[in-house]
Amino acid sequence: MSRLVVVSNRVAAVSEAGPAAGGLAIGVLDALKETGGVWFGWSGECLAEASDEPTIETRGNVTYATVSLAKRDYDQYYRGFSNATLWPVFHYRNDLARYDRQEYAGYQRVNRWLAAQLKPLLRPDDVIWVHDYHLIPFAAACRELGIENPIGFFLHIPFPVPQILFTVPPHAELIQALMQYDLVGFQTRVDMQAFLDYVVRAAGGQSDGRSATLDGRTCAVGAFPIGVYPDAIAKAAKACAERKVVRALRDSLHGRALVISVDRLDYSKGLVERFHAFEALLAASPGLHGRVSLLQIAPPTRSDVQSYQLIRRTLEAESGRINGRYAQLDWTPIQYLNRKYERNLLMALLRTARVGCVTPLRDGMNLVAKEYVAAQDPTDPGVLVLSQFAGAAEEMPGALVVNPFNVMQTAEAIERALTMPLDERIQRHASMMAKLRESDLSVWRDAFLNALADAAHVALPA
Ligand code: GDG
Repeated sequence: MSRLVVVSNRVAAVSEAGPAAGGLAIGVLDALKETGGVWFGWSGECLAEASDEPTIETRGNVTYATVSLAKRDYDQYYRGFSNATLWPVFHYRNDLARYDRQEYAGYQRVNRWLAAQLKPLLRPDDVIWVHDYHLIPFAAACRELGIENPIGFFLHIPFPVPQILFTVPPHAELIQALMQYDLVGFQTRVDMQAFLDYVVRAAGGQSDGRSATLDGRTCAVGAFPIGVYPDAIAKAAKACAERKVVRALRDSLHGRALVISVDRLDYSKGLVERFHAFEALLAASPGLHGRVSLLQIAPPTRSDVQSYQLIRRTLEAESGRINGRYAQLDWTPIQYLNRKYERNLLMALLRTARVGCVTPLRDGMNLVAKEYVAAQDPTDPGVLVLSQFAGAAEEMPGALVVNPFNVMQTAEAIERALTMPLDERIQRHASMMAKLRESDLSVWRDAFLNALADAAHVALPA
C-alpha cells in the first residue's frame, strides 16, 4: 500500500486543538490523519542559513518534516516571486505585480532545494501531493533528481487566462513545469479551462478536456472544489454562541443587524469596495442609520510585502472616513478589527450575523463563504452576499451573487439580505447546506487522490 506525502509551502503549526487556521491546513491534516503519512514543508522559521536537513516530528500516524529557510531564500522565493509576482497576477492584479529575475531564480532554487531535502525521506511507493503556487516547479525538480513517484499538484488560487499569464515573463516555463505533474487540479472548471486554453491555444498542445499534452508529455487535469465540514462547523458555532464574548457582542448590538466579513487582509478580497458598498447603503437608506453595523475581521498577512502595507493604510483611512461621516454617539457603522480570532469563536461570530458579506475581487474558492452558511442557525439563518468572482459562487445556489466592482449592486444586495423574509432565508440556507454536505472536505480529498492514482496507475494511499 502506498503512503501519502503532502508538500506545502508551510506546514501548519498543529496544536492539540488542531491546525491554526485555513482550509489547506485542515484539509491536509484530515487527509493525512485518515491515511497516515508525511507532511513536508517550511517551518515558518527564517534563519541566516537554511537548515541542513528536515526536522522530523511524529504525532500519531503523521510525520511532520520541516525545514527552515535562509533569509535570502525567504526574500526571493516567498516574499518575492510567490507573493509579489504570482499571487497578484493569478488574482488578475498585474498592476500590483513586479518581476525580478533574481527572485525567479531564487524561486526555482528553493524548489530544487526542497525536492532534495524531501528525497531521502521518500519510499518507492509514496504518492506525493503538492499544494499551491509556491511549488509549481517542484515536480520538475523531483524528476531531475530521479524521483519517479506519482506527483499531483493542487492550485488553491485562481488560474488566470493566457492574456494575463503572459505578463509573467517566464510564463512558458511555468506551464512546462506544471506539465511535469501526473495530475494538475484546480478549484473550478473555469480555472482548469484557463490552463487548457494556454496549453492548446498559446503553446500549441492538445487537450481532450481531461488531460493536456504538450511536447510529448501528458498530464491529467481536473476541477476539485475544496469544501468544509459543515456539520462540524454548525456544532462549533452553536456551542460557542453562548460564550461571554459572543454574548457581549450580541448585547452591544441592541437589536441592530450585523453584517460580517472575515478575510485575510489582502487586496484580492475586495475590502475597499465592500466598505464603499456599505457607505453607499448608508447614503441611500437613512432609515438604516443606527440599525446596522459592518463587522470586518481582517487579520494582517504578508505585511512585509509593499502592496499589503498600502491596502492596510487605505482601509484604515476609509473606515475612519466612513465612520467619521456617519457614526453617532451610540453607533459605529464599521467595526474594523485587524486581529485573528480563535476558530470556534469565529464560527460563533459568523452565526451572530444576519448577513455574511463575502465579496472578493478574485478568489480561488473562499472558504469563509462556506463557513458562514454552515455556521447559521437553520431555523433563523442569515443571508450570504457573495462575489461572482469567488470560486464558491459556482456552488452556492442560495447566495445573493454580486459583482463586487458594482458598489451600488452590492449595497442593494446587502439591503435585500437585511429585509429577506424568514421562509426565503430558510429555503436558501437549506439548499446551500445540502450542497456543502454533498461536497465536503473529504469529497475533495478523495476525488483528488483517486484521480491522481488513476493518472499514475497506482493504488491509493491507504
Ligand atoms: C486560499 C485561497 C481558497 C480567517 N481569519 C481568521 C481565520 N480565518 C480562516 C477562515 C478560512 C481561512 O482562514 C481563509 O480561507 P479562504 O478560503 O477564505 O482564503 P485564503 O486564505 O486566501 O485561502 C482560497 C483556500 O486557499 C483553500 O483552498 O478557498 O481561495 O485564496 O478558513 O475561517 N481563522 C481564524 N482566525 C481568524 O481571525 N482562526
